[in-house]
Amino acid sequence: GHKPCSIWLTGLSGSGKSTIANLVEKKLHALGVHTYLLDGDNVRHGLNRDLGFTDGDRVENVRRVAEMGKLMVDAGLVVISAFISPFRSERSMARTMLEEGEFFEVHVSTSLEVAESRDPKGLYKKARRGELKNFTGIDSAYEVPENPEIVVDTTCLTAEQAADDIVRILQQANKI
Ligand code: GGZ
Repeated sequence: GHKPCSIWLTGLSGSGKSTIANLVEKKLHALGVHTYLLDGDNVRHGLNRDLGFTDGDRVENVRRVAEMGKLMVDAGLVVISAFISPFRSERSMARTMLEEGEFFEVHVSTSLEVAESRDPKGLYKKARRGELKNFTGIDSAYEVPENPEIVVDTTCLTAEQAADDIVRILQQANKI
């Protein structure tokens, strides 16, 4: 069996959050764990389609996602959330919604230079040209986590290794 909890991935665009989140989900499924993955793809096109990327909209995006995650943890799931979630205050709010030991903040860490060099969707290039406003790391803030449960540095780990690290820490915490 497993214990419901929240695995919260935070990091820059291009840090690898979505790739790692999908691999963690795959590995947990292989262990028979019932999960749900929340990320921009399934949330910003649906529930949060009214929100953009101003600071205020990001705060509201993360607040709604945290509330939804809490409901899913209440329902017994292992919830994996992958959002830039740039502000400490909202990440901290997501944490305090849950019981002690239920929240695993994962800093998907990479330098801006490395994230920008990956630029899979060309968004950094657009932001540099001024065609995309409020882009995280360029003209919008990212507050680095101060006390995350897990740091995975994707400048030196593959996504597979990062996902294995996360699963190992959940096992050590007796969640799975
Ligand atoms: C940051 C943006 C922006 C701006 C569009 N700033 O790398 P991606 O493309 O696939 O993932 C990013 C995603 C970020 O959405 P989140 O819901 O995770 O953000 S937050 O937690 O801050 O609310 C990026 C794309 O949306 N994107 N415009 N201006 N990322």
